[in-house]
Amino acid sequence: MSDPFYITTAISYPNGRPHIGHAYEAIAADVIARFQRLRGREVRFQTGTDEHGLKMLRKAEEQGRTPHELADEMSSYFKEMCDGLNISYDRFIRTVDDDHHRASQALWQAMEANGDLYLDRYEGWYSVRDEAFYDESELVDGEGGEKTSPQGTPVEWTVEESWFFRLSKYQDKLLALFNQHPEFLKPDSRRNEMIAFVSGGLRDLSVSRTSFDWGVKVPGSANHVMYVWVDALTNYLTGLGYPDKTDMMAKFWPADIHLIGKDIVRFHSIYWPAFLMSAGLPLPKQVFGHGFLLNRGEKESKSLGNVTDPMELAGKYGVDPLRYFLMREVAFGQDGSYSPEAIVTRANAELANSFGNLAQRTLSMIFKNMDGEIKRTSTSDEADDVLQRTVRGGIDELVSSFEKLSFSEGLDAWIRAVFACNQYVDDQAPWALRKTDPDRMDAVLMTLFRCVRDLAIAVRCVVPASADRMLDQMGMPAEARDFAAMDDAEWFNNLATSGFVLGKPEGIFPRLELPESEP
Ligand code: ME8
Repeated sequence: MSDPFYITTAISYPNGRPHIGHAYEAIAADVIARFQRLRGREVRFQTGTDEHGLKMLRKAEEQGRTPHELADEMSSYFKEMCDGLNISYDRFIRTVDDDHHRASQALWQAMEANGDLYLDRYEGWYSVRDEAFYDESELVDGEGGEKTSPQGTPVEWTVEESWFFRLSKYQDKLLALFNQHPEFLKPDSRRNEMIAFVSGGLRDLSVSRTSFDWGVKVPGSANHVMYVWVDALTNYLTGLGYPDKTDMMAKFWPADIHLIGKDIVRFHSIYWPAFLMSAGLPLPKQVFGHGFLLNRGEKESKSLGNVTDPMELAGKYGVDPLRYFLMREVAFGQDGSYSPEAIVTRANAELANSFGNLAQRTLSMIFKNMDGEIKRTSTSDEADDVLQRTVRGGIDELVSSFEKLSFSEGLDAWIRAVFACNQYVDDQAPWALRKTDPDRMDAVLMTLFRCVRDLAIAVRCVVPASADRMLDQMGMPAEARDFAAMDDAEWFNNLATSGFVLGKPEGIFPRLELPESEP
């Protein structure tokens, strides 16, 4: 296999349990990873947890335990969430991993060798919640009249000896990057914000702390630990074996996409490329800042009591319906809202009543009326060709939309192809042909069989377990489930002559109901 593709998610702070935003990002990244595999690319996919920094330390102190203990427990819930949501990661990285400390120190030394680090004193504002330094000019007035970060998080005055990174040196290079490579930061609205920020002038960045020791040790400065974002960003290299010149580094660096949320675009599109330029490493091809997911239009928070456990949602409504909903409902890049009603409505309308029903009708008729036999039929009817062209057209649109990460648009094209198939079933009424024209009935059902297979392959990256159960029933070999297999003109004849007989089909997408307790 060739044409490597490397995708990463942000690594989450395991200072609490995963929330729906974490699930959303993991699912979107997984859809991209699976989509690229369906396209025949060799994919590496990394996710994990970001375990250093003051935020973790303070949370652990609150609970009377060590940050390592807190990280061990909480990180396991993030991994469980990924496994439960069928996230096909290749590495789940933890920043306490030994190889990560080594990679972070190597990156540090490369920046130091380039003359970009110097020792000084930091005096300024710090937000522990954001793990970010802010200029006085960026602060806003909070509800109680106190100064807060632009995100509304508390800030504290911090004075300590610190290593600094010469970020100011990279201002022009970063502007050139944004201007010459508009694809580097998407969506465009985020790029405009960053151009404005950089144009306003960049100050050198404090990159180490001396007031606590929960972090990666600064090489040669025993009382300093790295600023958590320096080590966190390095995780993308650690997973490829950096600093060693590994095959993985050669194959997968630079990354194709760092998928992150809109609140951490600054770290990924300003700090990270500057660190990489300093260390002489190529820059990622794209940083994509997705929107936030809101609970019935509101931000989830402990005080509002509306924090949702994503695994509870997956347990109630099913992993694949949840994955489908999130990719279908929200225009990727923008904020979106979810509620149990919206999940149930969307999954029932499109998965149960449309695609599930199409597959169930098609396969049951083949099972009952053709004894499950897959037959080579000759078709002379224009309607069959029209349908197959419509389905291929819909799938092509899904592919071009997914390449741009326009998932909702791609699934819209896909569901329109499903609707066209259901319309064809109604128009052709194969059940009525059984007595009058059985050859025609066979041709209609075989046309549908082909379309259902193609639609199932196309949506496999979104609803992998369900699509695979459907393709299992249809006798599709595991290796014949990607876009290349879809283009293989011989697949149908091979299946028809393989002796495969369709068994009694089982419904794939049950109709969902809202639990009694939901409003
Ligand atoms: O930021 N909707 O970790 P994190 C969608 N450790 N996405 C959301 C969201 C929401 N409601 N809330 C958060 C961190 N996210 C750092 C990252 S990467 C080197 C270090 C997204 O646990 C958020 O934007 O606060 C981020 O991409 C990811 O979840 C992890 O957030």
